[in-house]
Amino acid sequence: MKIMFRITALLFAAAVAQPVLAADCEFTVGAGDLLKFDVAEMSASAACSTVKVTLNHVGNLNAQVMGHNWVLAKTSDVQGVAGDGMTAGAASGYVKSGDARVIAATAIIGGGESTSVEFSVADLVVGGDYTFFCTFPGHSFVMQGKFKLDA
Ligand SMILES: [Cu+2]
Repeated sequence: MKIMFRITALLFAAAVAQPVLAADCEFTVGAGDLLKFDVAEMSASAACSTVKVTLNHVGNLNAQVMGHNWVLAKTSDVQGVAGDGMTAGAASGYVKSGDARVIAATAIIGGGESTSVEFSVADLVVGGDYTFFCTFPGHSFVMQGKFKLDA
């Protein structure tokens, strides 16, 4: 009887866990006219076939003045990616084309706009040190957060 109860409890836990796992594959991040994402940390599940991140610019300033994007890289690559992005310029969305250090990157958007990116986490390491950031000139130093991949 006790065993039966345990099995039922496990099945129930599995059923409840399902939607939580699905939610770990999709994220929404907001940023306004300040150099700040409204999310400090994201934890995605390694079980996700792809992860989708939607960036909403909830501010009023346009992309030339206060553009934002969402870029993911290893924490050790943040400075290099942001520096090369700045050199690449606005026409490239402040991301160097073909930059192998970039795991994922959205377009640069301005106030009231929205964009998203979908990427595979197959090559990411569970527990690895990843950072998401904005490569608009001058933003990456403060506009960033941690990205974690959970088993
Ligand atoms: Cu920005």
